[in-house]
Amino acid sequence: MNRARRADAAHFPVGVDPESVDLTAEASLPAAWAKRWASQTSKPTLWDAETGWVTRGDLARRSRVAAGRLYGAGLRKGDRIIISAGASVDLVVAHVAALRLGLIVVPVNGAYQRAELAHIVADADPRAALVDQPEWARWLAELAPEVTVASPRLDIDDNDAPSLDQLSSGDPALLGYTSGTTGAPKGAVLTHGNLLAGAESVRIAWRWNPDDCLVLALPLFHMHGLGVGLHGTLLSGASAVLLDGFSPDAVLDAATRGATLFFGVPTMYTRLAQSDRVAELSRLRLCVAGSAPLSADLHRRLEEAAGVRVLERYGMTETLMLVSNPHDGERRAGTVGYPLPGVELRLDSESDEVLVRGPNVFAGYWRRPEATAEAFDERGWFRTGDLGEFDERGHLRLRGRAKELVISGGMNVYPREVEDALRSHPDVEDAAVTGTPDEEWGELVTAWVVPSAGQSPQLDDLRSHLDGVCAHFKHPRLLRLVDELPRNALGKVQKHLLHQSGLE
Ligand code: MLC
Ligand code: AMP
Repeated sequence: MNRARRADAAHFPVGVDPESVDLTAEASLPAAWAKRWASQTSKPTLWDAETGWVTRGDLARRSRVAAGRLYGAGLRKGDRIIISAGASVDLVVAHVAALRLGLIVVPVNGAYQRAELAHIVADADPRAALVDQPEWARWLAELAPEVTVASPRLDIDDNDAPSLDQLSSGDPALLGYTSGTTGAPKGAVLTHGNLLAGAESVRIAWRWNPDDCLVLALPLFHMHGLGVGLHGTLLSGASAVLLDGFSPDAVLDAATRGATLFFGVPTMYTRLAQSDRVAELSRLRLCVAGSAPLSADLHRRLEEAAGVRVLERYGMTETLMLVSNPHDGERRAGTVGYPLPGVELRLDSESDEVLVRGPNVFAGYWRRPEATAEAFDERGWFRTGDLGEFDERGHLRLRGRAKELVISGGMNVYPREVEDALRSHPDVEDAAVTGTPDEEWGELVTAWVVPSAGQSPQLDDLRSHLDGVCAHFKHPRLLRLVDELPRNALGKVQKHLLHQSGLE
């Protein structure tokens, strides 16, 4: 069977599309958005509960003013700017303004603790930070006093617009922090060209059009909410309702008030399926799931309860979206579908690892040439660390991961980070972290601990020990005390044996 796949016009008709986006060397995100904003300036584009609706014209004006403020604060093209805040129009204005100025945006999860923020600050070397938590302003002042810190609400006073540098598609736009397949969190450098290609492929594949309105309940510090939800909305000239946090009622309220799209992680769909209003999901024209596997059972339950066939897709921080079930063809439960327009994909002949190429694939890890070299094979294919197979219809099915990663509620937890923190507890001799399958969260972070002699640490003690070191979503939810960890001859813990040990 052929193990290489390329986007096929039969699945995602590209055709002659009057809305198609400029993907040439001169293209940038702000240039593409500005084209949309040049017409129908009074079209409502973004909504949040505090601001209400803002129009295309508002976004163009407010982001120009905000870019002026950033420029006035001394920021220049290529400078890094940390942005961490709940989803809001102000946050979007700040994000667009930073990109207009040619800054490199570093989105950061607001749940991070001081030590996690410290790593990113040291690595990204930012010149400014826009944060909405007073505690973060304090931490930043201690960690990097030279960094300019402000709230994301930037466009308070009008002032002169700066003369903006011309951006090109190869200019970096974003550092997306991720551990990749190994090691400490590193910044995936995504260029304007990568982000444009990523958003354009889903615009085409999902028939995203200016009449669409997305219910955006995902955080705007990860690729799903930011690179797909927000950038896709702005690129297709559509609109979005921004919710600062997820609740089934808020999503379904928006669906009954005219929204047409919803993108969520599987945990959100589990909670929607439990709502007695689940049938209202059928008001939406398209529901997309990703960031973690959507079980075939949940797919079936949503179809039975709401008549909705959820469209599952697969992506990564380093690559944006790679593979998607078709908009018009069969959406197969348990599969992620076909390569998106522009994406080439093949399976490694020995390991079945998914390898990809395309304009959406990132430019490398920030200031880490060795990690970058390791992430690509000798022919320039990016190694995703995911294992796949094609079914008889050519749909990709993900069978597991070659990388050590637990995905809980769509959030990535790198076992190594939690293991190191657990080992520093005096009652812990050794520790390993795995994911235990769970209906709501996908996987539950599970600590396997060899206690120090005579000790018997409790889950709550270990969790408190991680306070200040790891964000709460990384804390173990289950604890298994064991006499020893199964290691191979090289000393590596054989995690698959832990789950087979019958201790669960
Ligand atoms: C919150 N908590 C979690 C958690 N989220 N625990 C484990 N896993 C998670 N994902 C914890 C909190 O720390 C808190 O614990 C308790 O749960 C309740 O917090 P909450 O804020 O009320 O939770 P909730 O709002 O219900 O959050 C659940 C969620 C959220 C599913 C809405 O996790 C979420 O938005 N997930 C989406 C993440 C995402 O965008 N992923 C995309 C990555 S991009 P305590 O102890 O503090 O009380 C990517 C590429 C691609 O993967 O393909 O898309
Ligand atoms: P991140 O590093 O946060 O971008 O997470 C990317 C990882 O999420 C991928 O490498 C996959 O392991 C996983 N992922 C994303 N979408 C899916 C999906 N639909 N099914 C299974 N895993 C997924």
